Amino acid sequence: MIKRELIASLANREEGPVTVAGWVEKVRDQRYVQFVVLRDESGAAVQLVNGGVVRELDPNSEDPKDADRHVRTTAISEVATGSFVIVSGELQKNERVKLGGIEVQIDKFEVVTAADPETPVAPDSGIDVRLDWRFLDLRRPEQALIFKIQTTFLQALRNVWVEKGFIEVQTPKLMASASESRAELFQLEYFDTTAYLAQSPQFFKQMAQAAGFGGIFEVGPAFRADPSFTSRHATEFTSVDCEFSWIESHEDVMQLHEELIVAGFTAVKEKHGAEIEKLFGQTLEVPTVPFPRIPLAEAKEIVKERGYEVPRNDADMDPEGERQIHAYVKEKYGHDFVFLTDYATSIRPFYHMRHADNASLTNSYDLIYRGVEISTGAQREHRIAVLEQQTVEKGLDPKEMSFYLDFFRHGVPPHGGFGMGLARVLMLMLEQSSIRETTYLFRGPTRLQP
Ligand code: AMO
Repeated sequence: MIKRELIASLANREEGPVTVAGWVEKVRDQRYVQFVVLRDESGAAVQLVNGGVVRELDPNSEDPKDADRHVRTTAISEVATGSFVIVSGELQKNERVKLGGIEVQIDKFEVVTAADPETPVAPDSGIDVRLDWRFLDLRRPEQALIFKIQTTFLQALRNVWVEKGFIEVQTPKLMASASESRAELFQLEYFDTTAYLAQSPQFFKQMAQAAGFGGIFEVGPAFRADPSFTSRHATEFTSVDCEFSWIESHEDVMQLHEELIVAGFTAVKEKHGAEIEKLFGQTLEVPTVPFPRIPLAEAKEIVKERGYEVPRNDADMDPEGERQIHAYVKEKYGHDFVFLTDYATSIRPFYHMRHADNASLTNSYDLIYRGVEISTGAQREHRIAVLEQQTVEKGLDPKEMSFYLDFFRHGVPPHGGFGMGLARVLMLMLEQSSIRETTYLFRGPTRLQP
């Protein structure tokens, strides 16, 4: 590895020789002195100073330092913003320097790779230009912070799962049939047949229950041929999934779900709380448990009393309904999360278990965070006769589903789980306007590059 120090670590360091490396953010080239702002992946920036600038080398100068200074001065004069450089020099404290009260007096300035003089994107460019130049957009510290937060969040979830003995799986994304419904299904040529891209790991995470794994989790891609351009839909997104056995109802799934959310938020607050405050101007709150739970039918009534009627009676909450129920929960419980429970059978997939005493309702929930759905979870139907019946009722062909139905013919424990959209969680946590900001490389109906 090239020996250098991370810029964020310089604040706590003594004065003395130092080597730093990163990209040039700004150059101020004055007559007798040059200033460079250098930033690296630690997110911090430092001011570099080249004093005693020699613009033209005096051919009679006998001081070898003059030649060095001339080379340095020329390199700095010519360096374009965005170039990656390695710089050695003396770290000095200087209270007048706004950038952390330190600066580096440059001895050696080496341009490793020069950037083009024109930068095609600025922080205030529109989202599409920023996505076209995503690698440059991601150099902004707040953009990189999003993915540091994502790493911490997922690590915390993983710790909870691993602690509980859950197994991590990677389910295939190439499928012979639809994995949710035939809606929003990507189809592709697969040698002499047709394959479909997995809309979720649903069937294969349930398979792990029949395999006797107990509990599993997966963080992986899911694909939906959704032609919409909303702030919360992508055609490819990262789905955080888990599934586990021996549950009594969807209540057990909700309990694990809220435990995971709390662990994730706690870890993010501990590690990044100060940076979130600085770069996003907000204080991250770790939610309290239990999260409020409201049956969907009741939630619709509450929303109606607030003056908004969710369009159709048998329908899911619409986005405005979700915003309204969040406003209610925030006012009443001071909470940003709410589980809407017991969705109607008519709007839930065939694999959801129905209430023992009311077949028109399912043992299911959606988790709403700040007025947006981030997850769906449920207890699954594990009794083959009932499952077959529900398959037919929903208009599916049991023959096409036979690989899945077979999981339930050889013994399977009661089980349930959830799927959660990772970019949605981050969007809402950091109050971003769209999942385009919180997805590393967004995929939508008109975006396949970069
Ligand atoms: P569902 O279809 O509700 O449930 O998806 C689960 C979660 O995935 C996210 N999501 C999306 N994110 C971005 N773009 C999309 N087009 C998109 N579609 C869904 C949402 C959503 O809440 N198998 C079930 C889950 C389960 O029961 O375990 C499922 O896929 O955050």
